[in-house]
This record gives sequence, structure tokens and C-alpha cells, in this order.
Amino acid sequence: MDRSPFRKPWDPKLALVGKKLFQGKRLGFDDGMACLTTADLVGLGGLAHDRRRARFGQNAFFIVNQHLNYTNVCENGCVFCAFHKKPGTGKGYTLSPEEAASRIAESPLDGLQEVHMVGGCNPDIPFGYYLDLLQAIKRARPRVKIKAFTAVEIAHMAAASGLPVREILTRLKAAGLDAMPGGGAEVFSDRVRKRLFPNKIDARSWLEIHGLAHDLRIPTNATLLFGHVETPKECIAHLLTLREQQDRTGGFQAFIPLPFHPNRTALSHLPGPTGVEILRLIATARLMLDNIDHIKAYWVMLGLNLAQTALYFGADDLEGTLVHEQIAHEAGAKTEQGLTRSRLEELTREGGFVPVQRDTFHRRVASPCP
Ligand code: V47
Repeated sequence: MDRSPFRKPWDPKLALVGKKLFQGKRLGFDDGMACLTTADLVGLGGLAHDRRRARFGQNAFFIVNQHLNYTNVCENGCVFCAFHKKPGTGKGYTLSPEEAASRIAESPLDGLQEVHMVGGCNPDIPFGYYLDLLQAIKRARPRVKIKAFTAVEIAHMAAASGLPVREILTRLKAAGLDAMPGGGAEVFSDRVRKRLFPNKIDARSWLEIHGLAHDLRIPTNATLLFGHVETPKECIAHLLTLREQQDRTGGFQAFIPLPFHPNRTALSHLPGPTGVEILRLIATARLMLDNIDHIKAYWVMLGLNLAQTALYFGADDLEGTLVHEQIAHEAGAKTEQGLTRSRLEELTREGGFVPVQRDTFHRRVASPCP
């Protein structure tokens, strides 16, 4: 059933974007700016919703997954992050591979499909630990797929072990790595990176590592952390950089916009983005990223109502059940730490969409994993 609530844009710049889309033309920088700065939120939503509907109809995807953070010890000290603890302070934790595996073995979820696993750059962890971690989880749940380690963690493993990134990725894949998440991209702008996270790998390294992963047939995701000190121009440049990388290497499965949560961070004086800004970013991403199939409305960071609404603004995927999310919650997220499969399905239906369970590779799941 078509429950689209939209009308054609009244903003003349947006109308021109609509014309270009109708003609099958690719959008450029100025089009992106017209989208991200328009006051015509409803008109923008209409364009984005048309696009998502042409590809996915009323389907909205989700996965039965569990998030797991193996360590919160991190030497990068990014000012937007409330999750990390400095090395050597004794305040952090690191799970042993057995502890991590037993959390997955004892997962409260029936039919767990995926483990999403990331952590800090902990200088005390040897490379062999990451291989043990993957193998222990695969032993505990052999059919579960593991989406793990951001490009930032991969670069950290390479620097600490002295091994080339390609070798690191090859060994991780052999040990059970199925896909990589999109975290750590933040904003590609050098200006923002110098100001907020000068110790993190630069944008070029993040992109190179994803390119190498794609070359090794490890699919990955991409993110944008927004709503802090970045400008609309920096957001559009970020989207265009991702689109160019995807043209070259083609392995991004999904884009996840991450609205900044300021609580308990060194940027707690900032308000974070408004609901309107979040919807504008999601809709703009749907229109600009014509070569990345899926746009996630990450319910933990959006809140449930806005995540439902985002499905009308270009998003087609709600991420998953998660079980125990930590990164957004340390920074003040008010959402639940996890949702049951039936709650996710209910939310989707209440929003006017059809819930479709997917796997890590965004294929429809016919029968859940044992
Ligand atoms: O890498 C950290 C960001 C990311 C804050 O690939 C923050 O499927 C907002 O990347 N406010 C982790 N964001 C989350 C992430 C993710 C989540 C769900 C699915 C996927 C996927 C990826 O969260 C970090 C960082 O970029 N982050 N602190 C904060 N205060």
C-alpha cells in the first residue's frame, strides 16, 4: 500500500534536483548542498522516498544481530567519544576471546545471524588476539557471520604488528571475518579531523583500507558522524568521496549516518543535530549515494520514532536487534540497548512498511540460523 505523505518540492533548487533525477542524471556538489540546506523538508523527503521505493518498495530490512565491544581501551582519545578509556588508567576492560565467545554462545536471541564487533585501539593487544577472537566466536556459533573491526582498528593492528594491511585482512578473513562495519570514517574533512581526532588515521588511509577489503571480497559499510562542528559542505564532500570510492572498488553495502550524541564527551556543550537535520542528511545520502544500495536508519542513535520516520526519507534498513549497545549509550542515547525481533517487526509495520529479515550480505533470510 502506498502511504507516501509527500508533495512535489516548492523549493526551486530542489525542483531542479528532482528534474535531474527524473532525467537519470547524477547529482553534483551543488545539488547535494541544495538538498542538505533546503527548508523544504517534505519536498526533499518526497524525492528520497521515490528513490527508495523504486528499489525496495515498502520493504524495510533488519538483521537479528548482537553488538559486542571487546575492549574500550583506546589510545586515540577522540573528543567525540564517551566510550573509550585511556590505556594505563586501569579503568578499561578487555574481554578474553573465551569471554567474548561465551557471550555469543549464551546470546538471548533465537536465530542469531551476525555478530557486530568493534573495540578501541588498545596498545596491549597482540595481533594473535584478534585471530583468536574470531575463531572462538566461530567455534561457539559456526553459522553466525562476523562483521568486525573498523578500518581504524585494522590500521592499528598493522602498525602494532608490522604486517601490511593486506596481510592483516587476509589473515582475519581466514580466521572468520565475513564483513567490516563502517565506523571510524567520522568526517573526511582534514579541518575537522585535526580539531576533533588528530590521532586517528586520515581519510585516505580509511578509504585505502576499505578498498583493500573490497579487493579481498570483504564487503564493508561506511558512516558519517555529523551534527558537531562539521559544515554542510564537508558533509557533501564526504558523500562524494564515498561515491567515488564505490565507483572504484564497489564493496560498500550500506551507508549509516551517525548523529552526534554529546553527553559525557569533551563536546558536551554542543546540542547534537535536530530531527530535521537528521532527516535531511538521510534523504540527501539516499539521493547522492546512487551506487550504495542501503541507507540505515540506526534506531539506537535516531530514536525509534525518528527511525520509523526516516524510512520515508530514503532509509531502507533499521540495522538490528543489537542486544547490548554501548557506544551510543555511553554518550547519552535514550533508546533501549537492544530490541527483540518482534518489536523491530512491529515498529516497521506500525510505520507503514513491510519488515524483511536479512543477513550480513543483505540477502533475504528464508529460515533463521540455529
Ligand atoms: O565508529 C562514537 C561513532 C561509531 C559517538 O557498519 C559516535 O553496520 C555518535 O559505526 N555520537 C560506531 N556517534 C557505530 C558504527 C555502526 C553502528 C551500527 C552499524 C554499523 C555498520 C556501524 O559510532 C564509531 C563512531 O564513528 N561514535 N561516539 C557519539 N558520541
